[in-house]
Amino acid sequence: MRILVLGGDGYLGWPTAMYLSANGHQVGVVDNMVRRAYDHELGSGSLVPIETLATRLAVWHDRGGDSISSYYGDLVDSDFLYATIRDFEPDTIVHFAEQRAAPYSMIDRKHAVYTQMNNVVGTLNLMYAVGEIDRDIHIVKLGTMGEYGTPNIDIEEGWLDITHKGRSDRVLFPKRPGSFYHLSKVHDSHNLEFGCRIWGLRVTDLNQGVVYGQETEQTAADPRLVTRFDYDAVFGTVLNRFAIQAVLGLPLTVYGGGSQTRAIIDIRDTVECVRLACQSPAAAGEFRVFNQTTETMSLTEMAKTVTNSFPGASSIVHLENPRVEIEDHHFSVVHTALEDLGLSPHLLSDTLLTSMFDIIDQHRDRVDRNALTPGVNWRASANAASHVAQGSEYVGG
Ligand code: NAD
Ligand code: USQ
Repeated sequence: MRILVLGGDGYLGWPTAMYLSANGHQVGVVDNMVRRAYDHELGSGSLVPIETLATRLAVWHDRGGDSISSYYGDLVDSDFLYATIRDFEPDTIVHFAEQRAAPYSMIDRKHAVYTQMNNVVGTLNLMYAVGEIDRDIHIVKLGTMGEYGTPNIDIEEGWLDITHKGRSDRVLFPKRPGSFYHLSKVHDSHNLEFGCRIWGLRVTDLNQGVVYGQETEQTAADPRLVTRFDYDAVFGTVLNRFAIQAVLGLPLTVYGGGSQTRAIIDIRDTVECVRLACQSPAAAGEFRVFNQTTETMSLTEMAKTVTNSFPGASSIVHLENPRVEIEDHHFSVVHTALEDLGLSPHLLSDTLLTSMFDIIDQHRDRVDRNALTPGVNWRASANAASHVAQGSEYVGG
């Protein structure tokens, strides 16, 4: 297949592009490099040094991989997006290209507006481009488990069969997300479902859990092919942060009581799930939702798994929760669709954590400990200037 990966320079987009290429697909990547600009804005950066996209592509090719084409530009620029799709002529478009940090979207009004504008407008432009250029192109869109929030009923895969006052219907699963970022994904899902109904688009919405890990077979092949590894309190995700805190001898920062339960997934399963979704497209007019997660754990269980696996001493601290989230709740997620397509999940294990500890140890001197401290507070509606590096420019302009 010809597969265009939007957001192909990011944490997940880059390993996915290489994985799809290694599996025989013709791959193109699109990115506007805004993720690298957030690093400048926040004064943070990847724990592991990463190469430019140009170097990554050259190394991939020099090591025998099929050439991956690249397009530099912004999804919000519809002329660029239309021209790119016309030029590459994809069968499938995998859409990772969004502002993806919940804390970033909660810094202040500007960051909330930027996040929703970037994500919702980018996705709308993509829908229109596919609607006008070729409706057969399958859109594989990265959604998120946090779209659902923590409902007091089991979480189905996107849709819910309900009976109300004696009548039955099948409706989109009710959503109650916990940040303006997660809300942007809900808006995307609704727009995409509408596009399937009116234009017959083919869409797979992958509601992915929190990703952990930093290596896939392809990123491990050469230090110049590694993907980014975020640990700061804005972009670092929870298990990656816990692993880094353990190696640095710092207490693992559980927000609040720690009984909040989240869906998680190993990065090696992310790339495989995307391959499976691409190779088995949604039907014309179908809005298909997969819960892209392999297990669920409370924050306390995640922290204990990390401290138990870490060979040295490590401890856990409970911080006042900077977010607004329910701590004691029901959380039962249906996630059979991808397994039915052939996914055989990697569960969180000592082996993976041990390899993460090794990678972290090699780069421990690069850690800025100040960046680990959470600063963005959900209850404050404005002014998080302290999280923006002095003298840096806000990315949204
Ligand atoms: P990332 O920020 O590392 O990568 C996103 C990439 O998209 C970046 O390279 C960025 O420069 C690019 N981008 C953003 N807006 C763009 C625009 N308007 N035009 C062109 N390029 C743009 O994020 P990630 O962790 O790789 O996540 C990728 C996707 O997966 C996101 O949509 C995210 O919401 C979703 N997701 C991530 C996780 C996770 O734990 N990392 C979990 C669930 C879902
Ligand atoms: N948390 C801690 N300690 C920390 C960091 C986080 O206890 O040091 C807690 C948070 O309060 C939250 C949970 O861990 O309850 C997850 O936080 P996170 O920052 O790892 O993940 P989240 O903000 O939900 O966002 C991440 C990605 C996002 C993706 C989402 C998947 O950044 O792109 O969409 O995971 S999900 O959560 O399933 O929606």
